[in-house]
Amino acid sequence: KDDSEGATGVATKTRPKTQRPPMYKVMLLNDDYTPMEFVVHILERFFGLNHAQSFEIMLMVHKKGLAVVGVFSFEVAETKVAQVMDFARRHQHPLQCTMEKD
Ligand code: TYC
Repeated sequence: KDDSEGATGVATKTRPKTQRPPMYKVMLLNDDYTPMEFVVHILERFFGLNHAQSFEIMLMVHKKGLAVVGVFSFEVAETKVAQVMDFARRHQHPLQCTMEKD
């Protein structure tokens, strides 16, 4: 609808649908081998979280099996996943990081 109606028309507001980009959750998965300190380091390094926040999320993954680390645009989420997977692989830890549409 628009507000082009004349003086006798019903007043309506134009409210164009805002296009928001789809967002993606980046998740960390638990495993039995990756050291806790390594996971905390990853969260600080690639997600800009402070030590307390990183420790909290690491423990959540450890206890629940997985946790959402952040929600990002597709490109940013893809980059975070690649950075984490590459860093873990280079240190020979089996840590898994995935993304899914929010
Ligand atoms: N479960 C691991 C351990 O006990 C710690 C861990 C936490 C591993 C989070 C992965 O995403 C992870 N050493």
